[in-house]
Amino acid sequence: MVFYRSVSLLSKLSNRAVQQPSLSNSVRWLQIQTSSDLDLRAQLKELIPEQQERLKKIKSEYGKVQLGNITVDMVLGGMRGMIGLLWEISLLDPDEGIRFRGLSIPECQKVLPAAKPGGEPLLEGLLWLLLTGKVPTTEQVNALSKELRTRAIIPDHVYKAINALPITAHSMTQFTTSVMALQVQSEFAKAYESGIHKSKYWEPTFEDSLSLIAQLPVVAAYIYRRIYKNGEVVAADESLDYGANFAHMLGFDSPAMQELMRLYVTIHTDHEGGNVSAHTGHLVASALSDPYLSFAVALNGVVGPLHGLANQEVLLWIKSVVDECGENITKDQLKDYVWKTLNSGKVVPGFGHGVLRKTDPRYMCQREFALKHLPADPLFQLVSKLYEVVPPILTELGKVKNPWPNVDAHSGVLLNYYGLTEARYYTVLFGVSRSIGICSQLNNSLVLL
Ligand code: AMX
Repeated sequence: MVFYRSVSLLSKLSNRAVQQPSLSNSVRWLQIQTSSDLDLRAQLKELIPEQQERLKKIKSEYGKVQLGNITVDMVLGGMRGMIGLLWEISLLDPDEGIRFRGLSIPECQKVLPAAKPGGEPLLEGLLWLLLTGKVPTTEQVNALSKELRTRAIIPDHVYKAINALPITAHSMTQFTTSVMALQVQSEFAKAYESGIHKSKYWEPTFEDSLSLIAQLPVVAAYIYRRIYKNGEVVAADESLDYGANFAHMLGFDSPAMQELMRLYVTIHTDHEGGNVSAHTGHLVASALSDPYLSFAVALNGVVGPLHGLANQEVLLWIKSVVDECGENITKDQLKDYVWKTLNSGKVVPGFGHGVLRKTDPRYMCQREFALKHLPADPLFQLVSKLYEVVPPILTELGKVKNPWPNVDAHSGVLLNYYGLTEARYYTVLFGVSRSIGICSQLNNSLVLL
């Protein structure tokens, strides 16, 4: 696996954050808004020339500065620990976890607009933040929500492409196929063919990115309903935000499931650039493959069991624990089960990480959600027991660098609690969310050209 580090270059060079607002700066941004600010494209049109100048300056002033030494271990480890690419929209600290444009998950929960006071952030707000580096207002988020809804149109041939696959095909195979079918309408591919100047690449990239992000929940929900609900499709609800509407199209309308989906899609968006899916999408886009092509390849990385498929693997593993030992399993029985898994040559899914060295904050915020909404759920209690039992065992192995749980250790039991019980579908949710980070960075990277 590739696990190199990406970096906000200026922060590395000048040892201070760039485009990474402090909480007080974020709050200041909330106060500056004019009517034209509601248009995300217009905002980017202003920001991108500044970015282009900034990166030119970095290149000319710091181009020859060394960023580290490369060791044999780094090479054998799949570029592990190397600073290997520019990824400015998020930064993954081994101890503190992910920051989106400088904001931790709890900070995002505080400053990004929510559907109701104190609620989970709206995905649209994080998308705005990733693309512009600014915390949006509620009005900006509402405008983006509306724009995404108008773009969520799926051509018929996409459904035909999905339907051509056997219903037994893995949900991720169906999902990737749908992205390839959507590619037919790529604005970037058309613009490139008609000879667009490279300084304008960002414009069709932005168009494709927003359309792709808007279309994904519709095809993802279609695939879920096709496989598990006799193909009975649920139409979009134009009054809902991105996360809630996704839950609705899947067939879940409880306010709690809508909140969970908002949280889920927000925390899975991005995890810096060295992980398999982000790196793959970025790499393919560097050949000027359009956002659809780049994202389809990234999805094939998401579906690896050591990456996004781990959320499926965790719930299946937890259910196998329950099948064998019952829900009220003791800690000693659980220890035996974990050893049995390890001794059969398998990993304990949901634990460990290529970069993180502490419990994943994405795990912690899901734990807090569970403590608030489903504290007595037997599977949540089992997840809590695992949090106590697994890390000492992995530590005892002597080779695991991070024995703590990652995001995937928790997501399945939450979804399962609200009725989304089909674990083999979970990675599609991960994939939908990952489009936000990968597409945002594509827009950020194209200013380099
Ligand atoms: N169970 C058993 N063994 C584990 C382990 C786990 N959860 N995590 C790491 N190890 C083992 C590795 O397999 C490796 O063994 P080896 O030397 O015999 O090959 C050794 O410990 C050292 O690995 P590492 O440097 O600590 O981890 P890594 O960077 O090589 O791999 C990861 C990271 C995530 C692939 C690994 O921890 C793992 O397989 N975890 C379980 C799967 C999982 O939860 N994946 C999801 C990650 C988050 C995400 O991308 N969604």
